[in-house]
Amino acid sequence: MIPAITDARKSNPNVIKTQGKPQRFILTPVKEVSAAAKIVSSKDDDPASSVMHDRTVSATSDDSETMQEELAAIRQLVGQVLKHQTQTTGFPQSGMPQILFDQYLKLISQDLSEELSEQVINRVRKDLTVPDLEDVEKVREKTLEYLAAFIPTLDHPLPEESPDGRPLTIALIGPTGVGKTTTLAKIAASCKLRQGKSVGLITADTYRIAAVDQLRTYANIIGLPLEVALTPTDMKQAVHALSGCDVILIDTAGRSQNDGGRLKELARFIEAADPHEVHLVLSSTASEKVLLNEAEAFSEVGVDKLVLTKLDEAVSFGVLVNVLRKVGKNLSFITTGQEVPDHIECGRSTRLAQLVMGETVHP
Ligand SMILES: Nc1nc2c(ncn2[C@@H]2O[C@H](COP(=O)(O)OP(=O)(O)OP(=O)(O)O)[C@@H](O)[C@H]2O)c(=O)[nH]1
Ligand SMILES: [Mg+2]
Repeated sequence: MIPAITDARKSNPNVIKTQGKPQRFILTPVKEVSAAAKIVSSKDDDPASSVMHDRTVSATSDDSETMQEELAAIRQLVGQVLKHQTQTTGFPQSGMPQILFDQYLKLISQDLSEELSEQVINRVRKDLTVPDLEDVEKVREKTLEYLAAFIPTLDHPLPEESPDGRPLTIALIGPTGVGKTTTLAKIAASCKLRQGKSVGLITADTYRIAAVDQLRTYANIIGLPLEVALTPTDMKQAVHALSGCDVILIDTAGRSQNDGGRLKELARFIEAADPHEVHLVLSSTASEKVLLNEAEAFSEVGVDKLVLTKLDEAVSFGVLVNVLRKVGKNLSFITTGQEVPDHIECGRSTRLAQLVMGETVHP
């Protein structure tokens, strides 16, 4: 069965054009459309459905004909899309098993790049035997496995110990409002409450009214010392003041990726703190173009790992895989909601692959 696809070809230059405009399309499983047609006609004489379904109640043979016509148009459009794609990209090759092709459509519908989708599917096709390619579960499992292999992650999001005797020092940087402070509080709570480490916090965000209070509130609840750094010199002193901690977590002010001056200033704070790692925090709600733009701008400051926030609000997960691949940094954490400390997870490749393949963030 062909899964529903909504606007799957957003970024595809091969998208079919109608009167000069890209054609949006929705595929609906043929069986479901036929079933829907049956339900529509059976509701004709059901008054209870009239409140909610006035369009269905008035279903006549005219409506049924219209539906048939629409269905035929959809079929034709799907055929055209697939034919066009095969001609231009050579994918899918002839004789591709339907189950495998369904998986390909699933990846594409999540905005995973065509290049990556094809690589994953080609590997699955090469590695499975012909009978296995007819087994939905086996094809799904292999697709998941190969997709996960393309996602750069680590066994541990943070080093288990400081490499040089100083407190393990981690700084979070990123655009405004992506969830840096909330994520910092989640990591701090996890280090202290789950791993029993002593944690100190520093904030360099003295620009936004109440930014210090926001972190101070978390520091008080979790029971952590907090230092405020107004200048890079303050930052050095703050790091020194917390030198007895196992871990130091540094929050920074959100910066626009278009504001080169502020990014340079941020770089001076980071330089003064000399952290072991800088994690760039990006929001899953942004488009691929914006995410890549942000990653490029913040790379000036120096980035070691990526944190992806707000997966609970993400529109498509394939974009996140594309970005991780293009940026080439490991994913350290993902966050899945506003609750501190619960809505944070280690960035695992399998988890992200499962999300691309249709699993939900909060099952
Ligand atoms: N849905 C959702 N909301 C989140 C998540 N993480 C953070 N938020 C919300 O995003 C908003 C901004 O979070 P902050 O932590 O203040 O973001 P920030 O990056 O520190 O913002 P600035 O310091 O202003 O740049 C808040 O309303 C958070 O509750 C998440 O994983 N999911
Ligand atoms: Mg903040």
